[in-house]
Amino acid sequence: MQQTLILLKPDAVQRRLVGDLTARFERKGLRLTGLKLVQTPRETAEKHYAVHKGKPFYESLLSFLTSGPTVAMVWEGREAVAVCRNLMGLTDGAKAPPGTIRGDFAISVQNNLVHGSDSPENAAIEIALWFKPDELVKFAPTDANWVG
Ligand code: IDP
Ligand code: MG
Repeated sequence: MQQTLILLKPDAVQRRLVGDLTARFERKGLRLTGLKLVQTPRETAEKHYAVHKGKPFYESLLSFLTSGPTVAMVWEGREAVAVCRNLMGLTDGAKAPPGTIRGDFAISVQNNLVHGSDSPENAAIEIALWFKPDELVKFAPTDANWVG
């Protein structure tokens, strides 16, 4: 079982897409382990996107992520990191295929609605950045025999 961090970025909240986007992860068979609405502090945004520091879009990206509320979620399941990246689609909404979140709802590169961890190692780091341990809830799914 893997865990991954998903963020519904401020454009998703402002565009009232929280329900539609969350449903896509839920109906895939992933299990919700953590969920909260956050007004992201600049320091958290800097840590989250540290890998992009120095790139031309870095400052704009931080402004975007701190511009309004973000929904932070932890989803768990088989191959959760790759499964979520596939559900999200390519970074650039204009290039993301239809059927993916970005392909169906985004046309911008920056305002692409969703973040998903890109490896299990980064997922662990990102989950620790966004959630305290007691904010994650373990439970036995009643449909496990059917979802697999
Ligand atoms: P990812 O979110 O698909 O993993 P990354 O390359 O890690 O994409 O970039 C992080 C975020 O930075 C993207 O989701 C997007 O919001 C923004 N971003 C990436 N590349 C560009 C760009 O060329 N211009 C503006 N924003 C960008
Ligand atoms: Mg990335």
